[in-house]
Amino acid sequence: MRITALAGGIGGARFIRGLRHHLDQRGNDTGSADGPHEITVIGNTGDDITLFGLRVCPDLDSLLYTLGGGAHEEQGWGRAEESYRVQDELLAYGAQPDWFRLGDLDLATHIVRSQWLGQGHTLSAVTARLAQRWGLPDQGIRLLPMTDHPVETHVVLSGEEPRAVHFQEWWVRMRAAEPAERFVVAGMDRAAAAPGVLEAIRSADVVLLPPSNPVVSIGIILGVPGVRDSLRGTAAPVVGVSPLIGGAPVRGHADTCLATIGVEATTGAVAGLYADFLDGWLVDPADATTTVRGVRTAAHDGPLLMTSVAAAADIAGAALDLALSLGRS
Ligand code: FO1
Repeated sequence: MRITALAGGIGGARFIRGLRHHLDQRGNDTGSADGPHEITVIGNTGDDITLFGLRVCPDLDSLLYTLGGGAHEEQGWGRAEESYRVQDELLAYGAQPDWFRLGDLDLATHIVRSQWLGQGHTLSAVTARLAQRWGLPDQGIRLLPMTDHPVETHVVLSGEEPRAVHFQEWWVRMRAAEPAERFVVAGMDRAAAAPGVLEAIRSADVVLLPPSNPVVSIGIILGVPGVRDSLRGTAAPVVGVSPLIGGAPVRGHADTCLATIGVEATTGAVAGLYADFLDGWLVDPADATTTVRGVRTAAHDGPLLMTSVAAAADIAGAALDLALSLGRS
């Protein structure tokens, strides 16, 4: 089975880890000879930022570290057992920014990525090399950046004199508390889907949308030329998992992002953003009454919270089962 997923950072990463777990479990439980499952993950690169001359790709790195067993689980970003000696020294020099923490182990990723990009390799090629180090191919997981072009989400702040800041400054420094007028993806006008991205959607047996932020993660990937059309045109069923429970985001600031684009923070309204290509929508039991025109909504049999690998595997399994039961409508 070829499964393609669109993913943001930690929510996407935990979902894919759960999916991998579920597939392994399913193979063992049924003893079935399904053959190896291939998972292609299309990662958001709108969060990317250049700091201290280094290219940082937070969502791709969350996927690499989580799937490779090196993530800081409690924090939800960065490496486990991290230290901050390099950044402390940078701060002693008065180097900025001081609001974005870059750990020593994490810095190694950004250094090597920047070196390889500087040598002329594409972000896809660099990501494939990083994925090798984290053992993704051995798990049957292929990680593709949505595009090889440098794109960055910027946030236009509301105010008498509107000004734009990088998404990370708004998200991390301002904690998304500064009222925003809109999101702009710098570089998207010149971007093209990375090699394999559109093909992975078109040729998939199942397409899944993890419970990633619908605006600044999934929404950004959908803006890459050809992605939305490929989702509309694929023969695969497309099933999403709600990132909201009872109107509140599971983590992050999805509600604030939705308000910025004028969409109600309800699971039905989020599904509405995908309604032109979505076949199935998995919601929390608290949202069981949700209906979305043209989309089969199913309530999970437990909370839609990925509190453990087993819980994430259950959720991913339910999304997959919903997709397999639906086929393409
Ligand atoms: N998030 C924070 O809240 N504070 C940080 O200092 C921070 C540093 C950081 C460094 C590398 C990285 O890959 C991610 C980092 N994040 C940090 C997470 C990141 O800003 C966001 O959570 C994602 O971009 C949103 O998906």
